[in-house]
Amino acid sequence: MSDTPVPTGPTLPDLGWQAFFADQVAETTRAVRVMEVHRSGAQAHGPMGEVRVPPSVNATVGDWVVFDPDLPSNSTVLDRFSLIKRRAPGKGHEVQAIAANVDTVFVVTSATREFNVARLERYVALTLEAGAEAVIVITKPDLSEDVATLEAAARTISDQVAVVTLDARGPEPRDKLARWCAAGRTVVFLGSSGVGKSTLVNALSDGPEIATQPAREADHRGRHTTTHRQMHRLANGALVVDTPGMRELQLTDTAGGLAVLFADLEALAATCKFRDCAHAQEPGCAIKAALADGEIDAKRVERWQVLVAEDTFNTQSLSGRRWDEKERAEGIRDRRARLGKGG
Ligand SMILES: Nc1nc2c(ncn2[C@@H]2O[C@H](COP(=O)(O)OP(=O)(O)OP(=O)(O)O)[C@@H](O)[C@H]2O)c(=O)[nH]1
Ligand SMILES: [Mg+2]
Ligand SMILES: [Zn+2]
Repeated sequence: MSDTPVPTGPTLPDLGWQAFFADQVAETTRAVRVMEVHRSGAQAHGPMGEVRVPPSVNATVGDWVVFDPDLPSNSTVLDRFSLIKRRAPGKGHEVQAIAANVDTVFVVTSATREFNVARLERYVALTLEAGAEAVIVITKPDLSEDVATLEAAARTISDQVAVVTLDARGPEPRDKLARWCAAGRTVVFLGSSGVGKSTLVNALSDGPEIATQPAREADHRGRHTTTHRQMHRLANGALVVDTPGMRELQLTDTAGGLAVLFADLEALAATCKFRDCAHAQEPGCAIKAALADGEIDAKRVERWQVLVAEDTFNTQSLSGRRWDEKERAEGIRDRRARLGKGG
């Protein structure tokens, strides 16, 4: 009998290891990937088996951690090639990391009353900021009389973002999402509760079923069935993160993502006469001129301004600038009211 320890866990490639991470560590035997996050800490897997990473390490789902078995709080998180984050919900101004080292974000929406372009733009901006690829997935086409109109609206969001419509329950997800779910790739499903994120993960995997629940009949709202973020390994070697439905998605530190998503408007705004033009009453405003000529869409301009204002506020407040909550609430609510619900 040899006394070489038998590796108990998955190999690093099984978990999506890449050269980017190999370059950061001399020795890989203690590398683990965070598969699940709870309040009490994170559950991580690696060649050494399954370990618990304490909250103080600040690891999120998808992170690679060099685990210290003697002093777990001494474990270190490797640099991330992408990070999906938002402003934490509630009164505080903290940033919440949602998932790290993600290649593709599937922004999931349903062909029901839940569908909302302003909300999709938020998810897309956050994804572009993170340095990941965004794909919009429209589920429940069977519940809509006019999916084509919703698809067309989704396509106007960005020419960098693919739009896929599918029934999440059947075999369609495997074929239609295959090009983003190759071996070693990490993908995450984001979106409101009840849109079918867990149903999609089940459709892609052979493993045990994740709980799903019908949305409420009356308003198609979900019941917040998934309660924590968890990464699943697919038989083909892809890694898929299921997340709980988000009630509120507030942007923070997303100027870069917004600049990409609204590149046309930002370029136009750069030609306004005044550098700090608010595109309201100022003379020589290129945005107002383009609106008057019908070259750009007024609703989209409004949505862009809402997101830029919100991002600026959240980013400044996180970096120490004290704003009057009332001032902020009024400004943002005002704009939202003009846009209609859901933004
Ligand atoms: N008709 C129809 N129902 C669907 C489709 N996709 C998902 N569903 C149903 O929608 C309900 C909600 O699906 P879930 O997968 O639990 O939704 P979720 O996004 O994971 O929701 P949370 O975990 O609460 O965030 C389930 O009853 C699914 O069967 C679809 O394409 N068509
Ligand atoms: Mg779910
Ligand atoms: Zn202007």
